[in-house]
Amino acid sequence: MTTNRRNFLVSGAGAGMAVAAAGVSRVAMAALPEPVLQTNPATMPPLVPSTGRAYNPVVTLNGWTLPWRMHNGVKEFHLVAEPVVREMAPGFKAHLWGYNGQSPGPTIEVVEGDRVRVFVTNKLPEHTSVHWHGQRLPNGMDGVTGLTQPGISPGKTFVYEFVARRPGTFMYHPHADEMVQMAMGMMGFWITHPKAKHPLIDEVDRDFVFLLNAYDVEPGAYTPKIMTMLEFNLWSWNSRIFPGIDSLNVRKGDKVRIRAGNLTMTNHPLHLHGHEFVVTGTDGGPTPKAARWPEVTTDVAVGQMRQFEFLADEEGDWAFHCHKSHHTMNAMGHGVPTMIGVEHRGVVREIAKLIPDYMVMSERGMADMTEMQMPLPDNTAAMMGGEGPFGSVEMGGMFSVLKVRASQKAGDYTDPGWYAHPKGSQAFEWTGAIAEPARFASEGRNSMPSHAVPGTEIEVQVRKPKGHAGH
Ligand SMILES: [Cu+2]
Repeated sequence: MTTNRRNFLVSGAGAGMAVAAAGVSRVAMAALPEPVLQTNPATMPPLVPSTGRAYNPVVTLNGWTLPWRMHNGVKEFHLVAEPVVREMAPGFKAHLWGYNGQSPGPTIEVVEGDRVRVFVTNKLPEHTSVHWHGQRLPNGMDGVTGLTQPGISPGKTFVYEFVARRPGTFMYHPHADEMVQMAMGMMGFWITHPKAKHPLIDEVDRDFVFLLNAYDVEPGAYTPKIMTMLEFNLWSWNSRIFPGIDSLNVRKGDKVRIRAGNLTMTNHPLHLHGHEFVVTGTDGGPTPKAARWPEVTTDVAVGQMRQFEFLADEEGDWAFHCHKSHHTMNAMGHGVPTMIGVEHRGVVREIAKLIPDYMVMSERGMADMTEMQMPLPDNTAAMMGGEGPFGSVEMGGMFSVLKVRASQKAGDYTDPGWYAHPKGSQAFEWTGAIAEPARFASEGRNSMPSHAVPGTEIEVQVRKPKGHAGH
């Protein structure tokens, strides 16, 4: 863990904190907690609470949980809104805005009934605020600039304080110049664990969280275009794109919870292979048991959180992705014409004499995109790729892999590598004789006229609707 603990007082490490506290003056302890920064974009291990009530902590995909300090019975956190450099995938960095060194900001974890104080320091060039999406709180703590508070000017620090009244999954984001600040990556997750056994909140072995976000960064550029409303070219989970998104590594037989919040401008149907899950909660709270049904895809609409659970009882490397196929792609213009079926290899050879880098894409579909030696600008990610054990996975964007292994240890989140399929359990190439397909005698009559067979032409009578001038 490479959390940069500039002051270990804030780490909440029980014994260390007590020793340090003895030698620190009352004035120093009354000061606001030193901010903790994160420099590593990898998935950090869960932060097991060392003070306050115990709970089973979450794991933030390609993210981390913010340490706190206990101060007179109050859980104190320090968020710093600031420009950050986020590695969105290996070889591709974006200049975003975020919190404490990363975009999204760190996950905040508390327990139902906790009194929470969050210091927010603004190091952005313009004012900001923090809205605590979904929380029950005093109106003046809701963080809406102009409505419930003045904006936090650059260089200033504001204090938010409220009791985490209901357990659940929440988000935080600015409510100030919102379009710009969210397009730049300012957002984070907030988990309030139940204080006791809750009839609608089950204990789980693994609890993953991530935010759905989207950016528009031109290939070779570093800063998102903030005016984009629909045509984003980077569809990310926690500001990471496949193959930069870590896999979700679990043990066979684990009960797994995934919580995903959507702060993009469109919906994302999240689809899991090989298992069925139930949606157990939304930002509004736990779902009544009678309102749960099995799914393999759940749509997460704009501004929503969906929390779903399943038993990971099938070993393997299971794809887990947004089912909008354009959202499992990385940066590339959408102005690429469909070339399937167009034979132009000869033409390319001629043009290549004049323009050496010239290439025509996708005359046999687009799978060959992953093999092409297309020169990419310095700072971007391939449109689709990600090496699997059998070649390119041909994916990008909102895609990851659920890795279920009997050999994974409890609480171990390390990547077990690729799945070794048991003999006889994998699709394989047929090398025997292939018989002509049997056809129905009536085939082709209604849909595809078969000109290959003489005497089978069909007469079609078209009856035009009365008064309709067209066809
Ligand atoms: Cu999507």
